[in-house]
Amino acid sequence: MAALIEIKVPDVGNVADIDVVDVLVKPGDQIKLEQTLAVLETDKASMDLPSSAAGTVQEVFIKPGDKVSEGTLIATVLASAEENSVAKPEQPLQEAVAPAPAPVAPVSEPVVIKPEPLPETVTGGSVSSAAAHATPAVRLFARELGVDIHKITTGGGRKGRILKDDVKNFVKKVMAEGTAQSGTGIPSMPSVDFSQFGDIEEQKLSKIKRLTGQNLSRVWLNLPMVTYHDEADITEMEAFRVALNAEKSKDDVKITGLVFIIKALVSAMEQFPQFNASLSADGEKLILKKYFNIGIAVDTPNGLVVPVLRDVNRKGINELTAELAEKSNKARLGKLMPADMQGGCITISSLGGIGGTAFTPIVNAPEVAIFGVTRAKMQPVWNGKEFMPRLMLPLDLTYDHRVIDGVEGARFMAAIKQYLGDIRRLLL
Ligand code: CAO
Repeated sequence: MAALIEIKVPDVGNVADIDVVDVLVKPGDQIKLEQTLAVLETDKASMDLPSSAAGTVQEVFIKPGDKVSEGTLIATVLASAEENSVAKPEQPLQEAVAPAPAPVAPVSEPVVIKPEPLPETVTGGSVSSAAAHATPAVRLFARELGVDIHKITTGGGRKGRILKDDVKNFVKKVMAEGTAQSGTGIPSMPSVDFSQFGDIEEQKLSKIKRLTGQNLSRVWLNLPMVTYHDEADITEMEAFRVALNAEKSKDDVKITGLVFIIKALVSAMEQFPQFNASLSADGEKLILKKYFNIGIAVDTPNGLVVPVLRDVNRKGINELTAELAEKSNKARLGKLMPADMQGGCITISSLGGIGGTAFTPIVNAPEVAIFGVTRAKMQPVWNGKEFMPRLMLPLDLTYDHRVIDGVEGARFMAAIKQYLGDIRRLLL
């Protein structure tokens, strides 16, 4: 004898309006006891609804997208006594009572998320719209985040259904890839296993190096930079510097050419205010500064740092010499405070103590220019009548071309050359 058994949603722990994600049976299907009839989903979990009877499905009362609660009728199953031990054949059809259904997983049970497949943009593969299998709630959630749900190829739910967590994981993955790339969409560098070519050793970069690297990359990508090279005749300046140092006692800090360069630079900035400026973040305004602070790139065991000498226009050679020595020592000992490195207007990068003929320093944005110096050397210079031995100092000026025109750059450099060529002009 057969009995018609009603299959209802069992106790799901005080959760109502549960989404029906999938219905896996249709009228006429032969089903076994415990076979999954439908898949339900709450915000927190996905669960299979098992059949509490074996037999032939007569009618199905739900469809994907419906909402169900405890007691909602799912389907009727015509169950024979032979195939269904739990059904009572002696019961009349209309009085058939569904046995206690097998419990479904509690909604609080954590859902195991399968590893996220690579999105289409990464795999290069195309994903059919049929692959996007998700509830309206999840689709809405994806839309709110601007996620094309079709790019999530497989979900963590049953039969690859896409859950909210899959959408969140997809967003996290895309964000992580975004940070691996630059904001301009420039692809990141490939990772190479160098050990295949020979022995290697890995050294962690210092924090300063890592931060400097990030900042330099940002500047490199954001600023159209031009570097202009020239040389200044510092023969007389050098003679004066040597004379001043000769007057100093053994323990005094010696004056280096850099202090004169700092003074010359500031005098040129007074003459060309657009060099003592920063572009506003929206690129609409030039912010002109009325103070004259110079950053000095200092080489330290941990990397490059830039202490700032303040109000250089109000300080003399001796005061600046002492301050430069103090700040560069502090820098080398790693004792600079953040305030020591803030508020610079233009940075000087001097490699003169080491060598070089020219280089292209990168602007320390939001400053608009950086001044590079390499090693001075004696050169034969034609004075109109004869070649004279002159001490020539190579200079490099990199500027942000959005703010500084080429001609302005050349004039600025010419002014600095003039100050260095005749330091009496610094008094004017
Ligand atoms: N030409 C010839 N000689 C120079 C010179 C130049 N342009 N600049 C410095 N010298 C000489 C100095 O007179 C000094 O000579 P003595 O030993 O005979 O006195 C010697 O080189 C060493 O000078 P210094 O480097 O100690 O002092 P400085 O004032 O010129 O520079 C500082 C100070 C802190 C800028 C420097 O030590 C430093 O760290 N430079 C590296 C900056 C850097 O890393 N730049 C790269 C940044 S990436 O863009």
